[in-house]
Amino acid sequence: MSDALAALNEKFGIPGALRITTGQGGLACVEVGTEACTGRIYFQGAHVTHWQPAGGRPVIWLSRQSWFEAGKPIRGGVPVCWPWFGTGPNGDRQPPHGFARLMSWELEATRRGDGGKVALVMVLRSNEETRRHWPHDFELRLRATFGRELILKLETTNTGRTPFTIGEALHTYLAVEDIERTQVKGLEGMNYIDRLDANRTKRQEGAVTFTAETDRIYLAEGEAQVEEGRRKIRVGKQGSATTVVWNPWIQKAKAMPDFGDEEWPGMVCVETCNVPPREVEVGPGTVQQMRAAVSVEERGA
Ligand code: TA6
Repeated sequence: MSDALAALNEKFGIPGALRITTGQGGLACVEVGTEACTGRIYFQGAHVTHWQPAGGRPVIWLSRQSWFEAGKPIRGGVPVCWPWFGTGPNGDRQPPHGFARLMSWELEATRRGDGGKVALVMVLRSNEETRRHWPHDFELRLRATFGRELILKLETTNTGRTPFTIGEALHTYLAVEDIERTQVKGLEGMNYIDRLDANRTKRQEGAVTFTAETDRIYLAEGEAQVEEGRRKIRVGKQGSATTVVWNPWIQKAKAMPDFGDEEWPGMVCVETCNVPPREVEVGPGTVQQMRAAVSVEERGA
């Protein structure tokens, strides 16, 4: 183990629950393993790539073809999209989904909770590199709690003297057996922007089902549920005014080099976010928080 990893484990390691190690591609990550769950989060992008409650199946999906290279986005897990979503409200922002997921964050704190919970905080502070992308001073924290639930809080602090506006997403990739047998509930009656139909606004009739590429921004503030067979994955949220639902389907999956051609049936994104038209203004010296809570029920278990 390198001296740097040894020092991080000395400071933040929790014997029998949390260790800092090197993961895929040699990238540094934090591994969690307790009686409640296993989990993994990379320093790059504070990117959760794994969460599996004890006795259950993995809940977070990760592409077998994902890149694990510094500065390249990991495909799957929970990308932190910040300080813009996609290419921004005017389609002119690069890199797509912002720079936070491409940068190396710092581990700030770790703590063992009750019932096998482990909490940790990663932070990204504005610096010369971030200012080349975006001329504002900030601290961005991801507060993650791994347990029988996965709780992620994305916390933006404006440390500058002027307000700024952010688009943000916990772009959660969830594992399913077969997208064609999967429904997303909780969005019935909500208006959504269909990103595949000239951004027309439509109304959701009944549960969301999948028969083709699906890429929708729901103007929704409540919980969504992913139901397939006996399993129900709840994605609860606070401080989020939009929910994105996405599956790339066949052609888009083939077009992505970091996404296996045959992987599209096995995932669905249900993203906890504040994206256009509901970006968020953060005043100087203030904190804005968005929270996602992922939990699983196996009916008849
Ligand atoms: O959240 C859905 C989406 O915006 C899709 O349009 C697709 O671009 C997806 O995100 C993946 O984006 P990425 O930059 O990670 O390839």
